[in-house]
Amino acid sequence: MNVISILRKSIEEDQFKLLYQPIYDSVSKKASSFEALIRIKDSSLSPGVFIDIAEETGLIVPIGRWVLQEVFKQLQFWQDRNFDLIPVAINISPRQIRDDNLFDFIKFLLEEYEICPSLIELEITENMLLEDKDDNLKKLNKIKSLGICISLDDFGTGYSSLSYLSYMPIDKIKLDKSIKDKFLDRKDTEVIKSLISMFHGLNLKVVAEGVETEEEYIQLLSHSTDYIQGYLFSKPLNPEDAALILKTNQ
Ligand code: G
Ligand code: G
Ligand code: MN
Ligand code: NA
Repeated sequence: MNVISILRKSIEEDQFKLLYQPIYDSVSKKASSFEALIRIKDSSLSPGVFIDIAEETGLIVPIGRWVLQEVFKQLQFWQDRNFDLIPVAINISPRQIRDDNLFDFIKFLLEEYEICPSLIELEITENMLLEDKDDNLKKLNKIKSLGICISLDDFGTGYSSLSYLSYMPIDKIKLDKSIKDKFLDRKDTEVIKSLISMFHGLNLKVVAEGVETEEEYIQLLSHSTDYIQGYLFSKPLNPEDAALILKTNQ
């Protein structure tokens, strides 16, 4: 079967699931949020492959709606059991932002599942500026006005100028792991250090992604990185293991 057929089948037969990777406060080392990451049940087909195809074919719209609803269901499940909740970040692709119904759907989910907007974060990429920029920014601002935080994902992989940093309604920057791999060796740490200090000057929190070693963590901490995500602290977890993080997080 080709990827498109697998995606169609997975939508029809409800074969997606979400993993939750904790993102840690770099100083207290407490989990401060999760990132929801999609998988296909019993399949090795990775989102790195199928998300792009879903985006190209428009299948990302129904898949993205499933992801959003699943996160709200999960938060409600934990909320009903009185767990100490932390926000869940959801990846949103440009095609989903262009979808006219996204705002209404998120508003509906907030009310239906009785979830506080501060428990939802959206991760977007600068690719959303490539087409319909002004319209997309309007839609993003409207969603943000609900009280939802926005992170800019994959920083360092794109090509645009940095001018967007002054007008995009973002609260957080996620440094792609390629940035860390390029600059976090002995001589070149000045680049990361200056980047982080620039982001702080713009009132943005900084997350370092793909942190795999203690040395990387120590350097990122010394450059005042606010949050750490990566295999060093935790891989993406199934909901039951994510719940254990909530229980031991106090
Ligand atoms: O989950 P990794 O675990 O393999 O994710 C690979 C890529 O797929 C990343 O770029 C990630 O942002 C993207 N991705 C993972 N889950 C989702 C999702 O639910 N929606 C969208 N749009 N992208 C996702
Ligand atoms: O594009 P985005 O930043 O949303 O994708 C996050 C991706 O990074 C997911 O595929 C996730 O599984 C992966 N990931 C999370 N932690 C690590 C890590 O420490 N090392 C590597 N190589 N990948 C990671
Ligand atoms: Mn992401
Ligand atoms: Na990223």
